[in-house]
Amino acid sequence: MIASISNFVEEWKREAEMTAGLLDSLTDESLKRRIAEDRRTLGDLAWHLITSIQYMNALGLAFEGADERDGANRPASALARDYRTVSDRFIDAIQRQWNEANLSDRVEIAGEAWKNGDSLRFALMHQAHHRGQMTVLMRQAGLRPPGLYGPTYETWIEQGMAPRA
Ligand code: NI
Repeated sequence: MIASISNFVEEWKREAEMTAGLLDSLTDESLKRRIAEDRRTLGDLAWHLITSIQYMNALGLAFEGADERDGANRPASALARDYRTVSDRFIDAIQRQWNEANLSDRVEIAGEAWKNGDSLRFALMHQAHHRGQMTVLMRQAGLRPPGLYGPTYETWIEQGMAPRA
């Protein structure tokens, strides 16, 4: 579990920059991409990453969500901007409103009493989970996703190495 506010803020900022970079790489046309008719689009997943930060309101952190309410149907640039705005509000709220003691408090999440420090860890992993889904859809849309935890296919080539297909 997360035991330090400052460690969490540092980690969240690093991860949020990855998410924001991914959103920066989206095009308006790509937002409709999905793997099947009844599955979420790239735009839906981007919007979910923005709105899911607000789940932290349920832990007692007070901050505003996205300014717009119409979700995934806006330009890619607006999604990237909203993500940065909500992420910054979240980080501001946790720094102002919480101290280490809050991380051991328990809040009921889906019928279980979760420590807030565990919920914060979950929030980090949840973003990575959906980023992974998004990179696949971005490939299918012909986009080049940024490297996140390592080089991309193109980066290997640019560095003069044989890419791992
Ligand atoms: Ni989710």
